[in-house]
Amino acid sequence: MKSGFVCLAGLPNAGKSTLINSMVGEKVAIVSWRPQTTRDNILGILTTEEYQMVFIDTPGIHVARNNLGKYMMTAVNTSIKNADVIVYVIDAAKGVTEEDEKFLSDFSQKMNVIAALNKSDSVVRETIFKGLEKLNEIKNIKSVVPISAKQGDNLDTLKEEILKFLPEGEMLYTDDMFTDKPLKFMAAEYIREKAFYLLDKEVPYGIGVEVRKFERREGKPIWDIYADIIVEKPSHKAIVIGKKGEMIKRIASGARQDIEELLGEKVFLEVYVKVKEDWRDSDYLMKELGYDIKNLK
Ligand SMILES: Nc1nc2c(ncn2[C@@H]2O[C@H](COP(=O)(O)OP(=O)(O)OP(=O)(O)O)[C@@H](O)[C@H]2O)c(=O)[nH]1
Ligand SMILES: [Mg+2]
Repeated sequence: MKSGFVCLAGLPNAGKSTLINSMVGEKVAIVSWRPQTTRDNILGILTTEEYQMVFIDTPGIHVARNNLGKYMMTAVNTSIKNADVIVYVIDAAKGVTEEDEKFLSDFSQKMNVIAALNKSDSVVRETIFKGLEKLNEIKNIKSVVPISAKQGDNLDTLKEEILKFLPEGEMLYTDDMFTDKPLKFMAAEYIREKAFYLLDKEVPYGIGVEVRKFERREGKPIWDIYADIIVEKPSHKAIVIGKKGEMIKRIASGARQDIEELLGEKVFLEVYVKVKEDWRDSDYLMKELGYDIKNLK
């Protein structure tokens, strides 16, 4: 048996969360077309008879501009430190950037780094060849694999490459687990995902979600969930609620469907909006929302 930790790293929007979901076959991480969707390290476990790959999805690598950004970058670094293999994800449509090259040449000297050229479905062949050419010039990268996380293309090849660098060892998690995050955390993330899709400009970035109640009704196949969407400015509250409450209804209704799928049972979801001014710069308020550096692993 082989088992180990596989860190998925890369620039914002490269497709890391899409990749972890495809690898694990479950929606463990939320996805959106906006950069900086992921804020935490998210574990996704793939168990077969021969191996257990424990993937860690990480926030996109960026220069932190507030405390939340610092938390996100600490998450990335923690995950890298504990990894047996790094799969560095690149958006083929954007091409291999200077930042990509810098990360790859730094880390491939000291760690097992595989480069995954993602979104191969969205570009012409020539663009992929150009990307591969550039990546093959970087010394010490273990391998370069073109993939489409969204379509599931070439993921078997990527798994084979990862497997080469996983140590022999027992399973790290039981084989029925696909993540270590509690359902309550997943519910909060699903709500945040809808907010990321539906809200504009800077508003989604200042959103946090706190699930206050998460309970199954006694003897009934129905869950009662009460959550607060936290905004960082009073002016954002009205935007999240929308005209006649239309926006908050759309967010809640989309999230409810996803949570029902996750739980396999009916969900009653009530979502409120609260202001916690500039929470992204307050250690205390960030901890309330679950962003606590001490808990990173
Ligand atoms: N066409 C295409 N789009 C993809 C692929 N993988 C991801 N995407 C899209 O790229 C966008 C970003 O995907 P995410 O998985 O959220 O990217 P991420 O790297 O986790 O982004 P952050 O969490 O912000 O760092 C979404 O709109 C995805 O649907 C792919 O293989 N092909
Ligand atoms: Mg992500």
